[in-house]
This record gives sequence, C-alpha cells and structure tokens, in this order.
Amino acid sequence: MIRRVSAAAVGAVLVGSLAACGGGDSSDASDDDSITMGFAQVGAESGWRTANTKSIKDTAKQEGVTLKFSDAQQKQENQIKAIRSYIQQKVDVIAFSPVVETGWDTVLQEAKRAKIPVILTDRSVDSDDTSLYETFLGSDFVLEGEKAGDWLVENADAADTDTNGSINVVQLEGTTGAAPAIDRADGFKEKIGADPRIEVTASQTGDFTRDGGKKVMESFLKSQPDIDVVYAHNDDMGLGAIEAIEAAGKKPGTDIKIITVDAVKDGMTALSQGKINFIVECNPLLGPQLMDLAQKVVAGEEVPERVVTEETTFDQEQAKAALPDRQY
Ligand code: GZL
Ligand code: ZN
Repeated sequence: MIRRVSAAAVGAVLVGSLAACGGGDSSDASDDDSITMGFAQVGAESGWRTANTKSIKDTAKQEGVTLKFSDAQQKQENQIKAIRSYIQQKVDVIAFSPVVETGWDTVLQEAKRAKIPVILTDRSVDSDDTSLYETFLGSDFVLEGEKAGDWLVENADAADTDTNGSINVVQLEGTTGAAPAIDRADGFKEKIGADPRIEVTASQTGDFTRDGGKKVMESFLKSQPDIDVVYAHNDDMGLGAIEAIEAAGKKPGTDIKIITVDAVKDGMTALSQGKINFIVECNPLLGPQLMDLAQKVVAGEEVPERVVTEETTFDQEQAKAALPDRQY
C-alpha cells in the first residue's frame, strides 16, 4: 500500500519547509536546505551493526544530511532517551532500529505530536498503530530463517554427522524480544518440520554477540549428549560457537554443522575455510535507501509502507568466490 499525501498537503509542506529554510528560523535544526536526521542506533554488538552504522554515516555525508547519531549499547531506555532528545532538538526526521519489538508507542506518539516523521530501519516494532512511523526499511527475517531451514532439510543426511538417525540442532538466539530473533526462529522451525529427524533440542539467547555465542555453546556442549547442528541467528554468535567447539576438541563444520545469518567478512571467511557450512545474508548497507526515504518523507512525498532489502545465501564455494569484493 503506497501512503498517499494529498497534493494540497504536499504543496503546503513544500512551501512550509521552503519558508522555514528561506526564513532561516533559528529554532529549526536545518537552516539550509539539507535535512537533519536523528538516528538512534541499537549499539555496536556485531560486525553487522558496525557495517550498518558505517553505511548510514557515510551516506549521510555523501548526501549532505546533517546526522545526529547515538549508540544505545543495546538498551531500549537509551534509544528512547535519544529519540526524546531528537524531538527536543526539532530534527526534521527520526530514524532508528528498535532493539526489541515492544514498548515504543509512547515515545513514537510524542514524535507524532511534535510532527516529526519516523522511519524504522533494520528491526521492526509490533505496534499495530502504523501511523506512528512512515515506513519500515529492512530484511524479511522470517524468510531468512526459512532459507536456513530449507538448507538443513536439503542437507539432512550430511547433517546427521553421527548417523544415529537423529539430527539434533542447538539454536543460538539473537537478543530476546528482537524482531530478527523471533522471526529467524519462526522461519527455521516452520521449514525443519519437513524432516522428522531434525529437532531443536536446546535454544538460548547469545544476545547477537561473539562472547554470548561462545558461552552458550560451552554450556550446550556440556549439557547436550548429541549435537549435530548449530543454528546461530548471526555470524558473531556462530564464530563464538566455533571457538567453543574447537576448545572441546571437535571440528566445526565437520563434526558439528553450522548455519548462521548475516554474511559479514569474518563469517564468510570461516565459511570459506569450512568451519561454517551455510550463511544466509542479511544486508546491513541500508544507508542509501534510508537517506533517499528520509529526503522524500521530509519533502512530503509518498513512500512505500515497507522497503525490503535484497539479499542472498552462500555455501562454502560461493563464499570463496564472493569474499574478495565483499564491502563488509
Ligand atoms: C538484523 C540485525 C541483527 C544482525 C545482528 O537485521 O538487526 O542485529 O543479524 C545484529 O548481527 O546484531
Ligand atoms: Zn545425531
């Protein structure tokens, strides 16, 4: 559904913003014709997040967007504080990646009352009041989980590494309550039902960090008698699991198959070395689309309600071919 703004409204907005720009109203954060964006980032928890932040900052510079940027260290209350500060500063547009799906309605209603448009990027919110944001730019996380599950079903025989007829999966979940963690688990679960041998025998959050993945994998290696596969919701937790598996004297990618999501450089390197078996890409380079959407939204132009990013999957051979020109 394309969100339509009436021509008159667009006209008014255009005249309004031109006047504000022309008038150089000092209270307006953007005195020239460039726009000012307040971006509340999740944190710096993973290689994906680092690449995502770089894409946003680089594109803002290229596009002449004045960017106010905050890192919430993965805490929702810090993101809410940052959004409130952007409202006080009267930025032209607010963008953020909600660390978890719930608890945003109050602060988004404050932005709406202040007439500051909001763009969701990367992760979504579960609010059913879609008037609280203009558009959502990001991946289809359920599809990412389905791609991971499909690969395991297609490679089930090889995954039964101890050929005992059961394919036991341990799952390293992303941040509890985060859209990618919920959806990647749902998509995967739906697909592995196609083969009764496949079962998720243990599942716990590693909070999307390498250290979190390592610690949870260490506990799984002690508590689970038979682990055939690790399904990690991001490369960083998969890389932590590799450290734990090697410390336990097993060969990652051989004794225990590993499936991850993201396809950042470190993950793709481990994949090309055979320590990971399959990676579902999650594209972090949202900067260009975000700045384009922001300029349209501030100008009062229509934007799609949802913009889904392009992404693919990699096996070991494809990783070797793709690595040389990976941007992140
Ligand atoms: C997914 C993003 C996730 C990545 C993780 O779009 O929100 O958060 O998969 C990151 O690496 O921490
Ligand atoms: Zn087994």
